Amino acid sequence: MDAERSNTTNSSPVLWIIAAFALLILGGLLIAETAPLILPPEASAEAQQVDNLFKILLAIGGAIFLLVQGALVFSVIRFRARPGDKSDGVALHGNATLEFVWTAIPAVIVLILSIISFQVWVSTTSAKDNEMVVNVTGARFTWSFSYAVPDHENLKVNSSTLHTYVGQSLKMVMQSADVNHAFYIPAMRIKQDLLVGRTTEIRFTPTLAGDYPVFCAELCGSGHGSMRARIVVHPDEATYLSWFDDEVNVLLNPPADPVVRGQQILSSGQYPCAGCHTLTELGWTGVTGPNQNGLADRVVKTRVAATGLTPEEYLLHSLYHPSEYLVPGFGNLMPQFQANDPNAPSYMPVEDMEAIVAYLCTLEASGENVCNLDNLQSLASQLK
Ligand code: HEC
Ligand SMILES: [Cu+2]
Repeated sequence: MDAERSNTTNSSPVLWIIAAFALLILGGLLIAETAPLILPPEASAEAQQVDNLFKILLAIGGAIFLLVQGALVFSVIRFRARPGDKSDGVALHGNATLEFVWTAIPAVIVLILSIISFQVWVSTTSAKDNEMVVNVTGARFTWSFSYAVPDHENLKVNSSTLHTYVGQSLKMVMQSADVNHAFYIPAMRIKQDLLVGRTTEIRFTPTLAGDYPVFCAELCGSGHGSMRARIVVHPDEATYLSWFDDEVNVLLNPPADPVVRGQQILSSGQYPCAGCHTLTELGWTGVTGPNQNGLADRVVKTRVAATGLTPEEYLLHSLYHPSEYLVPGFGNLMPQFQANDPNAPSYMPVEDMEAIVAYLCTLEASGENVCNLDNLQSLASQLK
């Protein structure tokens, strides 16, 4: 400060350098504070940590950006060739001090950043108290979330929307049914790959009630862009439980009519059909597989003749052995659902298959059932 004060009357380079550095630091901070305004809301505890780290990176990067660009602009003006000056520029060779300084400073910055990053990583990925475990299945081209039901070991609440509430820490246990995907919630600042044949995890604690988009961040095929879901963060446990208990109720009191049950299973989003098929009645809009509107009609009119199977056999095969007969014009992309392996990501118990087929059999103009449900039942019981 003394040097500064004593030099205020003439333009000492020290004063200029101090002023320039103050401007750089201010500029870096300004960039760090304004750029995150375009980010999605910070809806989790992790989001705050990640954004703080991001702001540090932005402040350093912003100051360096201003330094480099500022030096460039300054040099262009200050050292420009004056009119009539046709001489060469001064020949400059290396400056060991300068090179040492511009190697040492970034090295220190990188070291500090790696320490802070490691701390953020450890804190966001470590186990939290009272975690709620949600199983996630990624399949071309939908997400499915599955919750254990307390006191009912064999029941699972399945949903195509992720539900939770403010302050509840979550542990997502993720599996892919087909190819690699990536689970990405921008508002929570979390992203984690789903790898074929492996289970991966990610944790977060929502802090802001709301409804945010979930994306797939790994190109996984033609419907990748529509591989989206939503996360609903309820404001408190009671609102969350009112959703959860309704779902459990439906599971505990399944409708007797298999057609109704099948429709319920399909609209729960437990299976990834919506990502590949269009079915107006259930709001499906996928285009990777054949349109399912009027499916039952088509099965009776053309598939039965093409395969020699009864309608219920054909539909059963299209779930458990989809590659046996490919609908003309479509590739072998449908997942092969597994009847007997509860650990397979594409597990579809025989009871579910029976209900789904019973429902698919009604997809024709009058809503009549084109299948023989007794025959379907006996086919199903042979598989159990
Ligand atoms: C990854 C994309 C994909 C998913 C997920 C998927 N399918 Fe398919 N599906 C296809 C494709 C492609 C075909 C056409 C090729 C074939 O016949 O296997 C098809 C064919 C079918 C057929 C035969 C249609 C016809 O016109 O004969 C039925 C029925 C069917 N799917 C039902 C389902 C159901 C029910 C689900 C969910 C439980 C489902 N699919 C999930 C891609 C998919
Ligand atoms: Cu995907």
